[in-house]
Amino acid sequence: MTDLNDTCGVSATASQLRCGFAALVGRPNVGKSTLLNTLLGRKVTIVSRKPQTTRHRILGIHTLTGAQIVYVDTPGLHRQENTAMNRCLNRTATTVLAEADVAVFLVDALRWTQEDEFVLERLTPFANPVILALNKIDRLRAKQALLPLIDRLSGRRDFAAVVPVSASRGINLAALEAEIVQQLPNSVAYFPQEQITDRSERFMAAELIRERLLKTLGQELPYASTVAIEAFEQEGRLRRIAAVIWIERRGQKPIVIGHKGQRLKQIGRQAREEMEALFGAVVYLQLWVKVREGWSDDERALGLLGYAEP
Ligand SMILES: Nc1nc2c(ncn2[C@@H]2O[C@H](COP(=O)(O)OP(=O)(O)OP(=O)(O)O)[C@@H](O)[C@H]2O)c(=O)[nH]1
Ligand SMILES: [Mg+2]
Repeated sequence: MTDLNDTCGVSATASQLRCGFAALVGRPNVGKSTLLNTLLGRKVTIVSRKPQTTRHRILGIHTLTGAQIVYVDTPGLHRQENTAMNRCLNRTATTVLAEADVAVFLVDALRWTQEDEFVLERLTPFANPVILALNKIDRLRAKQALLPLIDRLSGRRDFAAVVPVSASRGINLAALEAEIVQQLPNSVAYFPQEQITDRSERFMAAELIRERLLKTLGQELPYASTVAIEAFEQEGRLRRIAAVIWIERRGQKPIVIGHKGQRLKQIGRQAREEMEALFGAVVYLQLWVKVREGWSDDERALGLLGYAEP
């Protein structure tokens, strides 16, 4: 029996500890990333009202007494696969299942769609337990309103548990975690106790800019836009960051830049403030907008722009 105090700071022995990967899966916009941030009490993944906000596999590590849950946030599974990026997002989400000990299938308690059907089908070959989490119950008038959906879905798969939650309000999340822990194998901890995510500040810097773009431009934001970090220098509490917002058409530039550059300035300022709060650092951020035609349907360009998944 190994004492984990030596390596990970988790005070339990291997035989007592439950540890494993919990994949958060569901269609876009059901609240997977919101759930992860609330569970961890820290922002490790970006959130927005627009579908397909998450584009990468992001780990969020929650070390509890006697357990370590390694959550995996995934891009929302969607039926439309018309560009290389769409296919890449679905592939990323599906690949995560291959290494998951348990899947949390997140749905919007108020809205079951064809895309949820699609996710349920994708879960068919997944042999490990699936927990059904009905999210956004804060918007329900009465709890009984959940019963028809629970009834219908219970007939579709033998879920290990069905847990109504509100990710944004933090309702019933302890119950959800207790169900997840029950499904994890006995194992030594995979990560040191203090580690919260596998993603670097550099990655988060790009994501925070993308989140600002989503929030500032809303429906106006070209779907095929992304952010790449060109330079990331760290000197003590100082970060010098240079980033490029990539879009696909010259005509989209004015949307992002705005009148006399005001929009881009606002996006840069707000993203910088968020980085400073998250990194506990002083940040100098330089931001450009560049055009690369057809990047979202070009496998090679996707790789260069950070979409080559592990
Ligand atoms: N009312 C309510 N809104 C929620 C809840 N959880 C998430 N939301 C909102 O739902 C929207 C989508 O949340 P995300 O966490 O980005 O959803 P996602 O499933 O990660 O979406 P993708 O990354 O696009 O797959 C945001 O506007 C959230 O604020 C909840 O419990 N209640
Ligand atoms: Mg997300």
